[in-house]
Amino acid sequence: MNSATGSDDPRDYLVSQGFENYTDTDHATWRTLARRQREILKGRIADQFLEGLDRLGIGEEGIPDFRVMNQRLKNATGWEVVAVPGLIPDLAFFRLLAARKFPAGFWIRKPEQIDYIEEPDIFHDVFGHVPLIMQPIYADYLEAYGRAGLVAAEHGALKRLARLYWYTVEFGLAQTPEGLRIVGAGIASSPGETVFSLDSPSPNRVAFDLGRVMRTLYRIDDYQETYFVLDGIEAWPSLDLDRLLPLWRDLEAQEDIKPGDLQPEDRVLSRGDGSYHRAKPKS
Ligand code: HBI
Ligand code: FE
Repeated sequence: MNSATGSDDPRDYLVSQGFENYTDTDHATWRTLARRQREILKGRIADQFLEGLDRLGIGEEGIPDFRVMNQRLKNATGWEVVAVPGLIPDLAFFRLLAARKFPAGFWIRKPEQIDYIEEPDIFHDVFGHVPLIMQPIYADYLEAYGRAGLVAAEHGALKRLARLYWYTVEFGLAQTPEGLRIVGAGIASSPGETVFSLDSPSPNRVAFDLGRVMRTLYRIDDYQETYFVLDGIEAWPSLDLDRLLPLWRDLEAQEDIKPGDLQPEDRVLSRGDGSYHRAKPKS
């Protein structure tokens, strides 16, 4: 969607969570998803993520009530979760993040969709995205991302920001003294990709580099072919404009990189054998 089809004013998308409208089936779906994910994430997810789940009371009893969760989140980092019907236009999205408001879908998938949904539902948005926002450094990064997005929109660099979001906020990994850990929400809310991203020999795992990520295409229909790895749990890239503006100009002269390709300058942590993606018939 873009401003031609919808407003860029975030207020046009904010709705009430409608906590009272959730059915027993909805809460049971949350319980199934949350219990399964917490089990699979053990030893694979960043400790700060589990700490965030616990401090926010995002548990396994049922769908969290934003009114309760937001009191804790606001106290910790000044963020709050706001309910929206689904994906919203980029500008509205960036404006919300810049104001420390995280847009989360209020609806939850149906039981028959338990393993995969196309659009992000409340389980992906809240279980996947919100726990790390309790970390001040990540909370600052997400706000800086929103601010950078508003400037990117003025400089024809929206695709650069979408790629950065994809490879850090959604599908980022991080080095820790205990080994690689998941920090991306798209992985943290997916049982299959939780295992695949760390254990499979198929994907590349490459040290994060801001310019490299902003050149790299991504796929939305399957596991990633390359994961980018932060140097540490708190090594979220600084997004100062005096760094981004010249970088965006330099990138104009450089080709996009296909999701599974490696570059000579990559610091490759593990080279994938592509077995998963090669095995799948080219659709
Ligand atoms: N809208 N509600 C919502 N949630 C998102 O994660 C989201 C969005 N709009 C745009 C978007 N993400 C991405 O294209 C960002 O990279 C801009
Ligand atoms: Fe997401």
